[in-house]
Amino acid sequence: MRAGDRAWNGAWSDERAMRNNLVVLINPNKLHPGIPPIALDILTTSLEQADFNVEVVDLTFQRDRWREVLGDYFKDRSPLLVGITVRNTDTIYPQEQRVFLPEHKEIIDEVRRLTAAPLVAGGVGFSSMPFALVEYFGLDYGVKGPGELVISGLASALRRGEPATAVPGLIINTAAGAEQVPWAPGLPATGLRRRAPKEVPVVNGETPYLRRSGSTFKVDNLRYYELGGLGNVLTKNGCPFRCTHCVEPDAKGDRFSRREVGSVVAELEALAGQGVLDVHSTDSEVNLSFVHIKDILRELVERKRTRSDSPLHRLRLWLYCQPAPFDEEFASLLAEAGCKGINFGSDHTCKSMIEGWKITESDRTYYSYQNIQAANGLALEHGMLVMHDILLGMPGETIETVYQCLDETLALNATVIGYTLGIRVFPYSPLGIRFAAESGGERAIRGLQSNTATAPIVLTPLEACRSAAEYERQFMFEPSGQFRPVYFFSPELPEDEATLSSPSGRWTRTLELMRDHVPEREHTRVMLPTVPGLSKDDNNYADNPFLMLQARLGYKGAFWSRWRQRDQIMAEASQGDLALSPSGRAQQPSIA
Ligand code: B12
Ligand code: SF4
Repeated sequence: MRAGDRAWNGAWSDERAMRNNLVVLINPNKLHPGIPPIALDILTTSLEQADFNVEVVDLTFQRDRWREVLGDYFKDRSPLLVGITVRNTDTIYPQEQRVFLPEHKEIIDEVRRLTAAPLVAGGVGFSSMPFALVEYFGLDYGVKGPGELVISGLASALRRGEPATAVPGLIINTAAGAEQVPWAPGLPATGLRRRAPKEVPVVNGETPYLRRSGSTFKVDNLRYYELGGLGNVLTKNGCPFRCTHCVEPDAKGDRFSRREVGSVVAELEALAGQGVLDVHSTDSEVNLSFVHIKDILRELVERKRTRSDSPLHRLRLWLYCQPAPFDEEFASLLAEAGCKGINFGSDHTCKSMIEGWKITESDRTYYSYQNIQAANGLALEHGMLVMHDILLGMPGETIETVYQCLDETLALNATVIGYTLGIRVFPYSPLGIRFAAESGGERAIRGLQSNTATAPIVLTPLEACRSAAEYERQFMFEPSGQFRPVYFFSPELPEDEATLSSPSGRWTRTLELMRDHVPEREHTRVMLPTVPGLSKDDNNYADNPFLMLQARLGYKGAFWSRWRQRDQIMAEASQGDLALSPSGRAQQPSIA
């Protein structure tokens, strides 16, 4: 019998654990440079409000001795519940396609061995395929989307000895597979994607999240800042837009849950007061709830104006934005609030590409190349650094649209431009749903690819699958169980037929054409997609040697902000004792 069955039947009870009232949250993310697991601060805030003892076991800076750390931790503890955050399922980097699930499973298996407590997972990566992952990891429970209220509900049910079936929205690993407790009786069905319906609150938007530094068994925000160079903040959750490549409206929620303005500013002030001076946004897009973000910036500016001793004077903000809406008032508020850099998710410049792809909830294209130019100009005029993330290879892409986009983005005079070729296809992104419908469980779709595929990629639509888990699995696994994360590259790009018809073909000719098209003098300020050996300029942040050295040298701020100086910074590192280890990892300072 699995632990999930015990919970499903409501029979799980452990007197000692119930008395201990302890909820343990684990961060299994081993990527460097490390970024603070803000999700665990959010969960901790709500659980502590519900009167639980919460301890965080963070493995990011313990990645080489995680087993020992877990062993020591669980030796004398009997928690009521253990939560694991799964932020990234894989790199979603088309030329590398590294999957993190086996290393997370190894950790989860070890936790299972060390404690009898039920295990629950959540996180944005997890939420992109939650039913498949509850089963793959052998968890008791899973949560799709924001988890602070659901985990508090689950922990409370366990404390009272009630069955987990009383917790709306919870995914439970039953003998028949992963099943979800209905979100609420009498509400319309949540649809095939099992997100919370609008009527059900799932986000804590009111209270400031407790962001700590230096406390034992809590997220240590200052340590992340010292070792990784960035803190983070959330102003709202979710995105209602429907950009066809994007996983976020499904995994995060397809509506905005805005946080209370004063809470966000108080949190920023607390972080800066702790010494976390460079803070990155974790909203899907900061400027899509335009009135709300302006209110936050006004409040921040007001505090700076009226309180000369506020740590906010030392704060530097780094934000993810869309090219529209963006106006003069916003740019000047940003500058006065201390924003140093904006990373625009511009994606493309060609009208023929953006139309029908970058769309609002009412399917309206919401920007043009002119908007990109205007936002870029305003940000630069106000003294901010600017990056544009460009996504090439979507359906309809040809080498002509690639060249046009390269020329138009290079003409922007932005600080850095990051180009990606190819797109990860997720189960519930509009593109994933479309490809599954077109494939119909029978046809291989041209352009669908995975570096590890051994057979043509055929996808079955959800309604024809036996379960949500079965549907989700095919975007990550081959039928044999081998990993095969699914990607798409436009088959209209000039690759030879052998590449186009192979399920594991690599679009390397296009990579070379792109590289040749970008003038040599521009190479310092572009991130070009690359395969090993083609160049050193890739924009994969996962264990990126340059970024790890940059962090070790003490540089702070958005990872891209010093991209132009990377040769100089690498040279600086090679003169000191900051060489890379044989594994390619920069040596990290030892962590006590
Ligand atoms: C900001 C950001 C970055 C910044 C981070 C800067 C910083 N200082 O924080 C940068 C640019 C560095 C970055 C890098 C990467 N990122 Co990123 N990033 C994001 C972004 C926009 C926000 C992440 C975040 O913190 N969200 C806010 C938190 C509060 O939300 P949350 O994690 O979802 O948590 C809530 C729920 O999920 C749930 N929950 C979370 N954990 C748990 C645990 C339990 C037990 C429960 C019950 C619930 C629960 O409750 C939480 C609170 O409501 C997301 C997309 C998004 N909108 O979330 C992509 C995203 C997470 N990134 C992604 C990826 C792939 C990466 C990289 C691997 C890319 C690469 N190859 O370099 C790296 C990894 C870096 C690392 N060390 O982990 C993907 C992950 C996709 C996937 N399926 O795996 C996302 C979803 C982007 C996308 N659209 O695909 N990223
Ligand atoms: S890409 Fe589009 S759908 Fe995705 S988070 Fe940004 S605006 Fe929302």
